[in-house]
Amino acid sequence: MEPHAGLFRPLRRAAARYALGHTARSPAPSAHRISTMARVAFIVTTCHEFEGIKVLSSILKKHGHQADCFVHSEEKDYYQAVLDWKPDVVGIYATTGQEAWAYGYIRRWKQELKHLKVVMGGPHPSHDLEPLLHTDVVDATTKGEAEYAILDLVHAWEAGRPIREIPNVGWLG
Ligand code: B12
Repeated sequence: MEPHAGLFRPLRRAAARYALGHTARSPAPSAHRISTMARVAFIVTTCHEFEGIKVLSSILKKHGHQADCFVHSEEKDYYQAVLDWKPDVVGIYATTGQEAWAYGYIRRWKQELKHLKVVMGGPHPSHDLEPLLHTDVVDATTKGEAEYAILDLVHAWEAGRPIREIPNVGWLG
């Protein structure tokens, strides 16, 4: 199988137009998830300022979704912290060399959360589609700016639509 780059094309930076509304971690849904609203968990290794994740998070929230960021170095039980939040989508930020650290966690989360989708973005998948070869882990990657790509991805996954026409998205088909 060959990884496909989708329709990569440059997107205008929308970052400056969105403010990050920081809120306390939203509680996990108690019963059934709301199908029109996704819960997106961004996962990162260390506690840096990730401007990209802040931008994506604010855009998702502006469109009615929930987003939070889980920092590996800040959680006593990382596996459980993310699992308890019951994400629909996990977003991995990866620089080169950092892409695989969460694969073990994701395999376990996917066993528990059968609907879970995973997208990797940031510098590494922007130039290397190798993460898509881990088909049990990564469902899609983004190339470059991802403001519109992540929204389109979340909406497509929520609606059960194919993702292959989404600009700046890599997928394996
Ligand atoms: C600020 C910065 C830092 C800061 C903040 C960390 C960070 N990762 O943001 C600090 C100083 C901590 C840092 C550290 C490092 N950095 Co640095 N950093 C930058 C810098 C200058 C700007 C990043 C930024 O804020 N951009 C603005 C935001 C809005 O854009 P963005 O981050 O690209 O996010 C967009 C997309 O990438 C995407 N996206 C981002 N996250 C996600 C997540 C998901 C799930 C999805 C779908 C999409 C997505 O959507 C966002 C909006 O469009 C870039 C160079 C650059 N010009 O991009 C280097 C850069 C990212 N760093 C780089 C490197 C190598 C590192 C270090 C590994 C250095 C080291 N040896 O320690 C560490 C890694 C730390 C880490 N865990 O990421 C490289 C990465 C190269 C590569 N191939 O991976 C870059 C590209 C510089 C370079 N040209 O070499 N860095």
